[in-house]
Amino acid sequence: MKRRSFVAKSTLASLAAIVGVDIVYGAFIPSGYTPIACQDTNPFTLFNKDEAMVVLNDRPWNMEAQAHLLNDRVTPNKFMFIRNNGLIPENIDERLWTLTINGESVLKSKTYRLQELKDKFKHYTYQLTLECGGNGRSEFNPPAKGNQWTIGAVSCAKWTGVRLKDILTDVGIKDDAVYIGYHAADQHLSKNPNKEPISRGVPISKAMQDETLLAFKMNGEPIPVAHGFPLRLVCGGWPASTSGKWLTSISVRNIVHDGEKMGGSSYRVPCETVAPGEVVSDDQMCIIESMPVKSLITYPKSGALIEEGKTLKINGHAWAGELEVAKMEYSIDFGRSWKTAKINTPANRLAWQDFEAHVSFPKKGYYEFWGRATDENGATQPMVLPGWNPKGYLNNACHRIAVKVI
Ligand SMILES: Nc1nc2c(c(=O)[nH]1)N[C@H]1C(S)=C(S)[C@@H](COP(=O)(O)O)O[C@H]1N2
Ligand SMILES: [Mo]
Repeated sequence: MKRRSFVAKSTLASLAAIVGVDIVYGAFIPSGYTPIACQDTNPFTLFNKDEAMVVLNDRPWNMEAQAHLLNDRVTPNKFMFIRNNGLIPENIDERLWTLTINGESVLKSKTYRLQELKDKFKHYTYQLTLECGGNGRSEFNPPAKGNQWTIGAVSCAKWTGVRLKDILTDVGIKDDAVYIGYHAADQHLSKNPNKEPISRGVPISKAMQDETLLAFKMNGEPIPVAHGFPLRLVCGGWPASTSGKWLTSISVRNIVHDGEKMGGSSYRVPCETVAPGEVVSDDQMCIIESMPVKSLITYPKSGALIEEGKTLKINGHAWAGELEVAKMEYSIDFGRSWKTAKINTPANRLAWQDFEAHVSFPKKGYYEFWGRATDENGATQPMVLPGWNPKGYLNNACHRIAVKVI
């Protein structure tokens, strides 16, 4: 007689994690059977997201915040956007997780167990701004294909992990190293095991920065599955596509990494400005590196009502890729005149900066509050859509909210 097969212990642990309590008779769950509580397809409960988050796609899962949801200094998971290119890995067993460092430019490839990474190297925590290169895409005309992000594909959580540079130093890299590329455990939408959904990276100089982490915690907890549990590369200030989730290996390359979504028009923009709709050949496209200066008004929500004579306190964040934001200004007269808002220093390099303004309005009526940040090099957010590009990246136009004084 054939023995009936039951779910493996590791699977049981991950099922219990989803349900949130112990599955008392879990040992008797037939293999292949998914308990009802785990058949959840509601993305809000599935990913612990706030109901006000906006789902842009369910295969793969893509979800964005709204401006007023991003008011916290440190973004909690419930308001953090999700950008997936493929299928989230299932049945992750943290105890079996390994990271391999290989590629042309390592002296000898090396594999670490996750626990070994945690034990052997010093831990660091940084608050890091992650913005999808396509944030703001929905405004481009002619329209660009892809997720129609409005303004909510940005977050600034606290990440804890080990420094990539410490691991690369431990492995030993050759002088000809120019780039690193990540490989991960998510599946291509076609489920073809030979295809990767995405495999991007950064120049070696960015890889060696203090803040470039191999993270295993987000906001002090294990990273939520949708955001890369149990190990994630985090490269703050650069397009978030460089921050590989579910990290399994890093290749140290002697060429610019040529992984999936490094070429063509993926995460690349015309090296020189082009007219909207113009066809641009691949060799005229350049890889996006540091993200441009940008800001977001997170309080109040657009459409706010305020009583005549009262002062309105406005809050938001500003960030500028690798740079610091030097100045935050606002206008309530459609850009005719600008006043300076108070802007705080970042919690650390590559974290967004909080700003506030106390605004009084001359009389009853409709107003708009426009925010405009300037980086330390003097680059300022454009009032309207910046340079058109085929995939609709890098829209850093001023954010605006409507305010009615009653
Ligand atoms: N393995 C893997 N890493 C990934 C992706 C992915 O699809 N697979 N998406 C990238 C993109 S395009 C973005 S914008 C960020 C999104 O990170 P988040 O979902 O944690 O907000 O993850 C990046 N890292
Ligand atoms: Mo992205």
